[in-house]
Amino acid sequence: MSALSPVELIKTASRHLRGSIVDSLHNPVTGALADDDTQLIKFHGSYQQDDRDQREERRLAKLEPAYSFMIRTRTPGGVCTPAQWLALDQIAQTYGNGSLRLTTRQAFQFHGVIKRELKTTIAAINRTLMDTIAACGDVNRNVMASANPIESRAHRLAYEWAVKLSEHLLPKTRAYAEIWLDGELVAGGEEHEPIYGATYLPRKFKAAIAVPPINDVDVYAHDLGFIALIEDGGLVGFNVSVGGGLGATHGDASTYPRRGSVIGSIAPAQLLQIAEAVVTTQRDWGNRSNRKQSRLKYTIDRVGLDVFKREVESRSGVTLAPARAVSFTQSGDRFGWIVGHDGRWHLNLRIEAGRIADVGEQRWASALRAIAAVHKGDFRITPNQNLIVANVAHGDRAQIDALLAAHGVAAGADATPLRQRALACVALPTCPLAMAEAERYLSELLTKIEILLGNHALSAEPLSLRITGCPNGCARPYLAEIGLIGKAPGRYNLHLGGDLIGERLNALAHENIDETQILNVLDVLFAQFVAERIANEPFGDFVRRVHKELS
Ligand code: SRM
Ligand code: SF4
Repeated sequence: MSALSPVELIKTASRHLRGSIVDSLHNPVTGALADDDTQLIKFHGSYQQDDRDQREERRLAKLEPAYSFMIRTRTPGGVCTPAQWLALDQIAQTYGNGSLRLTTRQAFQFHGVIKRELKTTIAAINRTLMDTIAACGDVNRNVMASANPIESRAHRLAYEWAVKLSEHLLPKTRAYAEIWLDGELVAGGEEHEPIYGATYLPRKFKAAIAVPPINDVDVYAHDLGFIALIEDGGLVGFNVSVGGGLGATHGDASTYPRRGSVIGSIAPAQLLQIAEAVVTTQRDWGNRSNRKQSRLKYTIDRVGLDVFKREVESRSGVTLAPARAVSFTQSGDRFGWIVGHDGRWHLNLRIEAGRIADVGEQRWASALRAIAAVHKGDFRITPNQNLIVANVAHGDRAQIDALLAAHGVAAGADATPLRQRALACVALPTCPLAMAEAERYLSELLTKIEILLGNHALSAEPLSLRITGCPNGCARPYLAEIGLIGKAPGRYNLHLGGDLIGERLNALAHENIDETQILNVLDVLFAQFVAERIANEPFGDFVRRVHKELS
């Protein structure tokens, strides 16, 4: 047997995720944690980072990096109340860099919290009745659920299951309460983790619940995906997908994005049993030596899907029924006001790259603060980094519209379809793994591509573009029609041929190219698309048909 990876040794010695985090927090000499604690803090919902824009200057000045912490919430289905919004906004102003970041997994992120204020900040988040436990780390992460407001009955059910699943798979350690909330100390830190055991999972684990026909959660990108089976508006079961995952490493063919495999269907009441069996099988069978091979997708490809399925059936005591036919029609959000089955209204707002901040005339942070102060429904973060002001009475709509206009922002229904669907990961300056810009470059890049589209009379064409600063895939670029994956400053791998419904992975078309080359490639393809497309063929399908090498 190969030796355990260093992270496994840290988990083993951590006494259920305690490590020496408390000592690290009290060490006044540095803004960083002890090395081992930087791994453990992830399970508590935080990452140690440093400002990469300042890195070189500080190195030359012989200063330690400008350390700070990113904190991520656990918000199943992305739902929060106006009171929570106001409190989180206040926390971002007081302890973070002033902005809130909506993530591709329906969570909030705070950036720029210094070590001295980490405990106060996490405690303040908990006072809003939200927490950060298991938002990161080798455990089940924030559970996603379709945010589609049209199917509001089905959304409600998906959301309720997301909450139950999130709670069921939550670590039971008291370390979180002890460290951040002054909870009672557990003698020796010895506790029972019935699902995870003392060393938790071999790697991160992600789950989502989709409600057809909208695949907004990109259900096949998850280790575990549940696809709701709806009949006459009621939930009759779920198709189960396993082994999705997108992360890869440049130049390492043993790592790859993988689309989830559907292994059958279950009744609603069997969801937790199946989820627990998938998690414990991965716990026991996952690779704990090489973290590049430890996600569930590699476990499944190593043992075979049938063997994996049989093990899940045996552990859960559930025999999976054959998968049912489901059909997805879109993966993005619809912007503007939409009415639900119960006559309540939902306003889907496009938030570019999920960043809630006041920038020049566009004052999103102030607009949403003002809306939260009067809103009587709830907010929902969508899986596409956007926000829904949900459950609004017909008569309250005008006030919300007026508040948006007063702060120089709009729902985004008028933006080009390209811009409406575009996603970018955080990347620089906070992400330590970024090789190129993503969030900070998105708007400029879209403007240039919009000019090209205009030249080819394609401005109204629904197109999906997703950009990340590295191949880890945080904005799920491998599922886009146009995926840009950072390789080096200003240079990207261009992937083409995904679809608009999150069912097909794209393929590498051009490696390590700069902006001029990217625009040239797209310009040629757009011209060819106009000349050769069949009927209403989507761009990704066209590229795939004409460029067989991408199939
Ligand atoms: Fe991610 C690591 C940001 C969704 C795959 N991701 C990171 C870190 C924490 C960098 C690090 O390890 O130090 C990034 C923090 C940047 C920052 O400064 O905030 C980061 N990931 C994000 C977010 C914020 C992107 C965004 O712009 O919204 C998303 C937070 C989601 C959340 O709320 O939990 C985010 N990350 C994803 C997704 C998409 C998804 O889950 O739907 C993926 C691809 C799906 C998957 O997991 O396969 C993803 N992130 C990764 C990976 C590659 C994992 C792998 O299997 O190889 C890493 C690196 C790692 O784990 O080693 C990573
Ligand atoms: Fe960082 Fe890479 Fe994820 Fe972007 S894709 S946030 S650069 S880890």
